[in-house]
Amino acid sequence: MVTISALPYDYELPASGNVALIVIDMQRDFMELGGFGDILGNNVGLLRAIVPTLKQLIDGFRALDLPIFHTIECHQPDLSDCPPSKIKRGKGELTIGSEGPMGRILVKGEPGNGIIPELAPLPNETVIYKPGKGAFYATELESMLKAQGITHLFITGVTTEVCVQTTMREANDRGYECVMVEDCTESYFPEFKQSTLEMVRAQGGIVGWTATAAEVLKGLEAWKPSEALV
Ligand code: TIU
Repeated sequence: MVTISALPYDYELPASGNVALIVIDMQRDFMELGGFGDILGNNVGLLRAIVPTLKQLIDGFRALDLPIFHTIECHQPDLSDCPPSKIKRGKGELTIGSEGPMGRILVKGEPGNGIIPELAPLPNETVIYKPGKGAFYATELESMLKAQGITHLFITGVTTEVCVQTTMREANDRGYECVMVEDCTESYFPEFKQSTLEMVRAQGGIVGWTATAAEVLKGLEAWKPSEALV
């Protein structure tokens, strides 16, 4: 059995089943000035810190030929998939669908909706377009994971306490064994990131585990050749 050094205790890689990397919403809307994160009043520069480590983790999954799912939070141009409550929230001058410097805010296909170039998905990787904070709500993610026999998830991206945590909770309720990768997730609020990491692994791992990217890669490199399904 191969384990990953994690909190609150070692995480066991599956003897049968498969793993996937989930990269949540590494899109310009949250990372750059003029996007959704910025119009909500956040310091978007804070999120850049994880980009090099997340790139290493993505490259590690690619080298091991393991599946990667990228998500993008977005809405259809007519906003038919966006609840009025979400449009109203924030009370700012600009909102979802408004014209910003990177195109219409949080609208599918606009320049600001693209994943940052450093982490751009490869053609063989899946992109999930999601209207909610969680990646399972109103998407094909669960059926895709089931089709590939995926049981264990490594969850990364932004922001920790919003879309990353929501996705991990959704996944946990569906029976997935989840690790939040500590140095591959970031928040506009450092204290919220810390609290989120603590709350998911409290109570014996009530929502799952946390581990660093280096520990995840070390475990996966030992696991893949000997135990993974092909
Ligand atoms: N505002 C904020 O922190 N996050 C979001 O609105 N979406 C995601 O976390 N992706």
